[in-house]
Amino acid sequence: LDTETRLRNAINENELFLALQPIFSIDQSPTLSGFEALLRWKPKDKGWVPPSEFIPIAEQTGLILPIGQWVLEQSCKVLRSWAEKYPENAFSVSVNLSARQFSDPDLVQNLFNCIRHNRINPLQLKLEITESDVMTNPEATIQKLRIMKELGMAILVDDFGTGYSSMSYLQRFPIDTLKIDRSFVTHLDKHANRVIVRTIVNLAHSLGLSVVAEGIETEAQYLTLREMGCEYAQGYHFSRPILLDQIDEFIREHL
Ligand code: G
Ligand code: G
Ligand code: MN
Ligand code: NA
Repeated sequence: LDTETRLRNAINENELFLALQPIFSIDQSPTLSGFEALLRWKPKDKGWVPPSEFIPIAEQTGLILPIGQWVLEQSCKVLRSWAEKYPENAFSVSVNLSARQFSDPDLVQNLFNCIRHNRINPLQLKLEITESDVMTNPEATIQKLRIMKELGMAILVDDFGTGYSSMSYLQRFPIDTLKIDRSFVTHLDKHANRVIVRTIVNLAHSLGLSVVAEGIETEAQYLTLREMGCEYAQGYHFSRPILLDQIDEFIREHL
């Protein structure tokens, strides 16, 4: 069978898994704030298939719609279980939305249904969009983002700094947070990248947005970003993505 057919069957065959990568608040000493939901695929007869291989196929074939719905449902289920297990901790889960999902006319209704059905606090469900994905139709994007915000969800701009779009959307789009792209963090030892990151952080704060730095792999990167005023940190230095069946162990160690 080709990849598309096998991916089409992956949901029913229970071959999809949710991994959660921790995100820490670093204003003071790091405290667990939430997680990014990252999809994983393990076909029965093979090893793990990297997302870089199957996400593009899912996007091209439209399979990202049912798969994305599966990610959303899993994420809301997790949030429901945490509301019972950790009532004092409002951990968040950020879900990635690709262009295809964002332009799906059913998206808002699906989000609403999932939140209501699982009785979760919408503040704990966050949505990651990329600038290039949603810039083709800014007016439609603004309208959709407004509804999502009215439902109570936070919007993050993923891979910030890598797109080619105009920055004017920063004041026109109702967004909450910028995620500084990993490429800037990886090469933070370079003066130019430090200038860029400092500028992004200042820009975000001037607009009332918060900042997540992703791809932090070293203590030095973490300390530099904290000193620059970045509020949230994500990366292997803190934790790799964790499969759902091990997440409670991680949370209990970080309460
Ligand atoms: O860690 P990782 O290799 O999982 O992610 C690779 C890429 O796949 C990233 O760009 C990430 O945004 C994307 N990705 C991971 N999970 C999902 C998902 O559930 N939905 C979408 N649309 N993209 C995802
Ligand atoms: O495009 P997006 O930001 O959603 O992609 C997240 C991707 O980054 C995932 O594939 C995740 O596994 C990966 N990732 C998360 N932290 C690190 C890190 O510290 N180093 C590297 N190299 N990749 C990371
Ligand atoms: Mn992301
Ligand atoms: Na990113």
